[in-house]
Amino acid sequence: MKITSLVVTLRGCVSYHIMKKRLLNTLWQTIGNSIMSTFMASKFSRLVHLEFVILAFVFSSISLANECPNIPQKVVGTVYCDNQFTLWVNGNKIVTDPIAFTPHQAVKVAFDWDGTSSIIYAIQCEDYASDSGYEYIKTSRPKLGDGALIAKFNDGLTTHTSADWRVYTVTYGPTDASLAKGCSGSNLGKCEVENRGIPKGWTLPSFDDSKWQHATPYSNAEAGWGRPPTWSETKGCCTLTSPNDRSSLGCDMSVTENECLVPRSEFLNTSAGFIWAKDLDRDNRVLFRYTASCKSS
Ligand SMILES: [Ca+2]
Repeated sequence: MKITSLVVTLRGCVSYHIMKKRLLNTLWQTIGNSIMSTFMASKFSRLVHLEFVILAFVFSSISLANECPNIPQKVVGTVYCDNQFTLWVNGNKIVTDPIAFTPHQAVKVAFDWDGTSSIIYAIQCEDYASDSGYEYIKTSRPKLGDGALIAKFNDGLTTHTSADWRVYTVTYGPTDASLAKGCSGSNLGKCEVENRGIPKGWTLPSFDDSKWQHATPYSNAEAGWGRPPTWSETKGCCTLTSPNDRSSLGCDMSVTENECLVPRSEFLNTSAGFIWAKDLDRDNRVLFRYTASCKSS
């Protein structure tokens, strides 16, 4: 009982500490914003002393937002990649999306963070593509699938997908050259996909991504939410389909409920937005990196 009480007390202290920091953040920002608003709205702004301006600037700038909690914690996030992703955090592989094609499902992810170090997110995301770059190649109408990534993490550092993420394209196709030679949905034999290779050590914190391009943001309508999954205790995640001919492949009992989430529902009212490389259709296997840092106190 004594050990249990101690654990409960410790948890209470940690919760109080985090709550206090959040309240302080809000208080500082509110004071700063109020002073700035008063100043901007004042009819006598020209008469306001310079010190007042400086004070307002200082208050609105002093923010404890993104201050390191300095407490080890579990970070939970949600990732949806059309069609499949693998997530690494600080070089450690966290999870691979268990469904390679459809349904288009979001996956709940979790990892441990020391509460102090920068968090380097690395996500490989790939849109399904055959050797020609096309899907549904066993039908009379093969098509180029479009990729997309959207993700959010409750690390306290407001981490979500945006144009701040860096992107690198590994496979791209069909190439311009093969299109010029006649590659099309009805002439797949002429199609070629370029493989630029995976940069060595790209998931590691030490990797320099400064030369990578910024990700391109896309609207929900441009990226699309795809074919949503359904999940049940008895059947698992449904309904899988074939990337070759659209036929139903049934359900996957090995996929858990947290790996079979409806993306549109998971990302309602969040700041996260869809990102990809410049070409939604022809950039197929794409690498993303983002560094979330906090201020040490
Ligand atoms: Ca998937």
